[in-house]
Amino acid sequence: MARHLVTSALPYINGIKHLGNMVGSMLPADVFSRYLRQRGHDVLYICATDEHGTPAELAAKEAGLSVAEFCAQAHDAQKAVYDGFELAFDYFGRSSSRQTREITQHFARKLQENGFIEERAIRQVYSPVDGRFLPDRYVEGTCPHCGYDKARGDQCENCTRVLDPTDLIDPRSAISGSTELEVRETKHLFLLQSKLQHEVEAWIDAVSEKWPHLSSSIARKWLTEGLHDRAITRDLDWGVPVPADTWPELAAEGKVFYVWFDAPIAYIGATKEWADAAPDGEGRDWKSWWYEADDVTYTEFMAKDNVPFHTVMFPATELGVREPWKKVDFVKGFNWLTYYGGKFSTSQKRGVFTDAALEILPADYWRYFLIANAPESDDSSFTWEHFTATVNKDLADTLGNFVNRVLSFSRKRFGDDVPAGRAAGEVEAKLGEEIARLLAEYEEHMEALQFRKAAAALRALWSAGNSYLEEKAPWLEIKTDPDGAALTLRTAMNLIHLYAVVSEPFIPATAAAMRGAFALESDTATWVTAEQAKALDAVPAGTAFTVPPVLFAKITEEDLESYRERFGGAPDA
Ligand code: B3M
Ligand code: ZN
Repeated sequence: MARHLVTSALPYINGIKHLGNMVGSMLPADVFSRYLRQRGHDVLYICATDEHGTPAELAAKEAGLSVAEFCAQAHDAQKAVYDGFELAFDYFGRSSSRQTREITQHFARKLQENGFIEERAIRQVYSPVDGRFLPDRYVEGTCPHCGYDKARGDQCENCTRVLDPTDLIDPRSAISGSTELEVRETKHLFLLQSKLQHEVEAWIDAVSEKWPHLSSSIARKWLTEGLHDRAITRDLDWGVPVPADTWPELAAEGKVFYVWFDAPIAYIGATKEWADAAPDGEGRDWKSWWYEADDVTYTEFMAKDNVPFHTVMFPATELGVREPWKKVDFVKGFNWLTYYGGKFSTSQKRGVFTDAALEILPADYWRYFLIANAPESDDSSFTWEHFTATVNKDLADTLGNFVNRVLSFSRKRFGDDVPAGRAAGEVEAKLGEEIARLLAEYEEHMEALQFRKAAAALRALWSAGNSYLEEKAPWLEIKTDPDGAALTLRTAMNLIHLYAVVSEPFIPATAAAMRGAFALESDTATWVTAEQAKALDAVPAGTAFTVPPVLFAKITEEDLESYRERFGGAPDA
């Protein structure tokens, strides 16, 4: 039994995420974890809210709450949505936890001991009106590159260039709006990444061969540009404090670590939260997953803008600590999901947010659509038209209708138990071969982290059942050959059971409903072997069954219209 550690990029605390965030991190990580668990692996899927940094402070201010209170509420709100999406985290923690704080401080002390941290005096924007330094997003102004007048101190949203607050033209405080800003000197800790460049390069050479192309190409690009020393502290109230035992002066000034320094460490911290939250008697060993964990395979999921931090900067930190912390084995990066080709935008209320998505349809509709259209090799576009067509064709017709048709027809003709009929013949043997082949394809794509292809193989499995049913046409067979019709229906019911097992990573609720249709004695199968796929006899004749309610309702023209109305459709031409 192999051990698999899975993490998805930590959703930032400042608001409910949209579908693009979901498909680029948590959802594929959940599908993958579920798949691995079903295959019998020991899996630990860890995620958390990313709670530090200026956006959290600004969002709290806007909500009129203390940052701590804001984060506590926002964490629970996000967690509720993820429960709704049936994300089966082993633990969903918080980067503001004591555990993350302790490990972050430990990492920093070690980096200092090993000569990878240096104190430097730098010039920072200071606001006398606000009585404080204004790091990152606390300063707004005009982008020196593109002239956008609402550029933030850390990055220009318009041209995406990374900025320093002192770069901005006509800077103003994001807190008070004050333009009487000064530049003052202050001390900060710098991580000497330039000293780690060669080690990071060697590490990437060794591990990235098997990474999906998107991740390795981004990592290479960053390495080519060179690793620069970076300030890893900020003048903020909210964050992991610089430890006083090592840096008394900076600690006294109230410096905290920069959010991107502690955020990846929160993967480890949240694992410790998981262990600390264990029920009595259930010992959980967090450290064996992270420390000297050579038997663990670690896979990370994230959108492409997060790839540099995970492939270059966090590994540099881990290497500099000079302790055997687990480093990532596979990095699965995603491109953007767009909304009609444009950006999902919180401020302009364009696009679909995860809480609103669940208000209109159950999670399985979204889970399947998003993974089947995951932005893997390129950006992909969400449109209501495409969503409707996919739901109606794949979920309602190909899967849902198959299940309902088979079970209702059998009940009508043969009663409440799976009929026996004749022994399987040539058509069934051919079908079994086809199913085993498609299942192998599905497994191969899943293991290669190719989610669209895995979804296509799953869809092909569903289609194979439809083709079989069309070929055998039990509604005609019944007239001349009832034994043949019974065989067809029994075989089709076995397909339904197989679909229940193998569709679970994508559509867990529907899978449970399909499985629950059969009153099998001990239905403990977590996966289907090639032999079982060929035999299609897991559900024997005589098994009682029920007909579940319609699995997927079709989306009507009126529904479609109301979604466009509510969420905005194609941008005005
Ligand atoms: N919170 C993602 C973002 O907000 C960021 C990920 C951290 S993963 C350690 O863009
Ligand atoms: Zn710009």
